[in-house]
Parts: sequence; structure tokens; C-alpha cells
Amino acid sequence: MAKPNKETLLEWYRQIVLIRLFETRCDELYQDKKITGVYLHLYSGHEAVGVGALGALNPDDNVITAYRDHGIALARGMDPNAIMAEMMGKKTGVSGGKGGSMHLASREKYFWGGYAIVGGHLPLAAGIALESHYNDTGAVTLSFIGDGASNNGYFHEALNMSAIWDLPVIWVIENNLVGMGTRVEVASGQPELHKRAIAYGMKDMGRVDGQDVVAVHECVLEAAEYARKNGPVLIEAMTYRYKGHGVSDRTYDIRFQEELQEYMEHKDPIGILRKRLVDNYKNIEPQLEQIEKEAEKVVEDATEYALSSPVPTYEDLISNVYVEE
Ligand SMILES: Cc1ncc(C[n+]2csc(CCOP(=O)(O)OP(=O)(O)O)c2C)c(N)n1
Repeated sequence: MAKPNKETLLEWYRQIVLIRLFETRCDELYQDKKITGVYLHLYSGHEAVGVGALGALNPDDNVITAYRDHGIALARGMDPNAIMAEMMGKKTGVSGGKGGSMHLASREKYFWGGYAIVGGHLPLAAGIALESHYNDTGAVTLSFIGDGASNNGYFHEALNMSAIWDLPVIWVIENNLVGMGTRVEVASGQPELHKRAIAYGMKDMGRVDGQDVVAVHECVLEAAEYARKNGPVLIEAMTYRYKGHGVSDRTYDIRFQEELQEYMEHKDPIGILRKRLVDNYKNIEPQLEQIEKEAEKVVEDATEYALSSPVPTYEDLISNVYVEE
């Protein structure tokens, strides 16, 4: 398997830094009440999973996830301005301001959302893959799954169906060790979640280091090749959440202080990729700093765009709700 070249690594660096800065800004905007709602689920800490996995797909492969979806939308190449506008419920948002942070989606990018019901998107992933299989399009569907979501009924039904029908799905469990506040070993009889694959008779790709974008990319490339030809695979990407379940959980950093510090200092996706770039390419620091500066500007521009965008009108409220005859 060819190793990613310098340009690819720099592109991944750009995406990972952009996601981190975007999420940090969202957190601030929530505290300032510019983004409202009960929840806002940040992807900080998980970036290498989304970027590495989506980098292994074709543009017309399908992607679906749960509510921790901002980083996935950015990694799929959706417009940061329209994503930020959606956060603020503005008319210019990706879902016209009617979805909010948990319902980002893009038909053009084959990104089908953004779902709030834990595990509710998993049967949808199986359905999307059934369409590709039935019409022989050659596309795969990649579905992200929380470790907590792997314990609900949708997971069982969707994975089982994908196996009996040989559907081209890559199931990626993002194991960040907690579902809201419950540790995975307390919630799951078998805490090595990839082993669930055995129960469904599908290919078990094992655990991958979800903090290392290169490792994730390599694993998903292999998974995609397999799934396109043979049917579903299950991957468990080991990752870590840097913030509370949602931004309203402000004591998470204190409750998980030691573990969090360990990840931020030694297993940070930005730190790991930065070190790889610095170790392999001479005098690359100025380029990395330039990327960081540009990402800051993208986030600031997106914030300005969203703040100055109009809110939806009454007509917008009832559009795309009823079939027009
Ligand atoms: C069916 C359902 N049950 C409960 C909830 C409340 N809830 C939202 S997120 C969550 C935890 C899910 O954790 P996990 O799947 O590990 O994803 P993570 O938040 O770690 O990304 C729960 C219980 C919900 N939204 N839907």
C-alpha cells in the first residue's frame, strides 16, 4: 500500500487543524449564546478518525453519522460558512437553518447526516448500502457509530442485515471510551467492540489507533476495497473526546482530568501528525504555521458570515415539509 505523500499529509493537517479550531470557536459561540439549543457535540480529539476515514473514500461513496457531525461535514469538504450558519439556525445554513448542529447534510457530497437518535442512523446506512448493492453502483457506505450506540437494538438489526445481504458497508465504531458519562467497560459485556463482528459473520478489522490519521486511512482503504467486493466490515477506532458529551457538560474536564491530559500531551491527533511531518520533511514548520493561520481565517470568516446571515422566514419554515402538487 503506497504511503501518503507530503501533499496528502499537509492536506490532512489542514483539515484536522480546521476542525479543531472550528469546534473551539463553536464552544465559545455557544457560551456567548450565538449558538443556542440544549446540545452541541464537539468532535475535538476525534479529528484523525474522520479525516483519515473519509480520505480513503471516493467522492460518490456514502457517509452517515450521528450528532457529533461537524468534523465529518468539514472533512467531507462541505462549506465551513454554511456549516457555521446552520449552527446558528440561519437561512444560509446547510439545512436552511432548520436542522442545527445535529442535522448537517449534503446531497452533493453524499453525506446523509447528522442524526440525534442514538443508533437511529444505522438502519439508514444499511438501506443506503442496499441501494448501491441492488443497483450495482460500486459505491460503499461508511457509517460512524458511537461506542454507546453499539449497545442498542438498531446496531444489531443493521449489522445483521448488512451481513446477510453482503451489503457494501464500512462500520466504524468511534470508541471514545464513554457514552455521555458511562465508561465502555461498564456499558458493554464485551468492551472490545470490534469483536461484535464475529457474531454477525462479518470481517473484523480489529482496533485501529484513531489518534493517528495515517493508521486510520490505511485501515479504511483496506476496508473499502474489501467492502466493495465482498460485503460489510467492522472497525473499532480508539479515540478520545476532549470535551463533555455536549458543551453544557462543563465539569467533564475536571472529572477526567488525568486521562484527558495524557491524551492531549501524548496522543493528540494534531501533535502526532505534526511530529510525523517535522520528522520527515526538513524546514516544514513555516508551512504548518501558514496552514494554521489560514484555518483561523476560515473559521473567523465562517463566524462573520453566519452572524450576518438572515434567519429563516415563515415560508422557509414550511418549505420541504409537504409535497407540493
Ligand atoms: C435512542 C436514544 N437514547 C438515548 C439518547 C440520549 N443520548 C444521546 S447521546 C448518548 C450517548 C451516546 O454515546 P456514544 O454512542 O458513545 O457516542 P458519543 O457521544 O461518545 O459520540 C445518549 C445516551 C438518544 N439521543 N437517543
